[in-house]
Amino acid sequence: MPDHGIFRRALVRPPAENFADGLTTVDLGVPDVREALAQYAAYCRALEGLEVGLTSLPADPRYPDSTFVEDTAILTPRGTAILTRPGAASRQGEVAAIETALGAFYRAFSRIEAPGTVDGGDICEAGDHYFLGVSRRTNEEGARQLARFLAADGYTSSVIDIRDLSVILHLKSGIAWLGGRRLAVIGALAQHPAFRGWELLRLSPEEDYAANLVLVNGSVLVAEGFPKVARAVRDLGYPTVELPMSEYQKMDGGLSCLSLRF
Ligand code: CIR
Repeated sequence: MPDHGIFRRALVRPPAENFADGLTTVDLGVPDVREALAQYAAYCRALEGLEVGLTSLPADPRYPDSTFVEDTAILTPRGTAILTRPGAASRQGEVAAIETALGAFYRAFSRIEAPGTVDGGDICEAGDHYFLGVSRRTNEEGARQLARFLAADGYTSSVIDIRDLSVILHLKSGIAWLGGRRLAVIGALAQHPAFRGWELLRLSPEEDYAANLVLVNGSVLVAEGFPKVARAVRDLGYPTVELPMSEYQKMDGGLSCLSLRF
């Protein structure tokens, strides 16, 4: 078993009936909640199949985006838990229930405070280093606060400003860590100086959505329907688990957003 991307537990939360009322920047149609629930069930089965124990919160229609639990906390492999302050005002209330649920596993939390904002989808763990996306959701102050918490825990970090990149909402819609010094990255980010010295798996533009890969206990979750990415990941020696994500893609969500892994 490799010593990275190891998770024993994950927090998940199904989409509520009004999932389609959530935020989105893409024009792919209205998601079908039944289909989204079926895709959520497949996602949960996949994590359990990779020996991740799940804690499932009840759906919360007060927050139509609350199935995207990843955005509400940063959980490091060294046991630090940082509650975020999501960049979209409509999502800030999601954090309270996550704090309660994580309270069963963590004794103390650090917090991103106003005026800082951070969405977990902008934060990419890569071993001892973190890439922090500054985006339409995560601001510079939020990234600064987070960098300080991470440094106190012995992690280095670098900031990647994606505010001018209209193709992705969050940094992790464009990069994924695959263990060691290896990253998957969309073409639009491949030249970024922060990635110098990293081994890059560069995606073709028609498969950009599949950049949101998740390394879990030696296997890699890949969105279904992106055969080049799935093949490239397998060619690097990782078993893949392909999962249907169409309904989440309509709401700007990817595989990593649907769980908080620790
Ligand atoms: C939002 O706009 O906040 C949600 N509709 C999608 C969040 C996706 N989260 C993520 O990439 N980590």
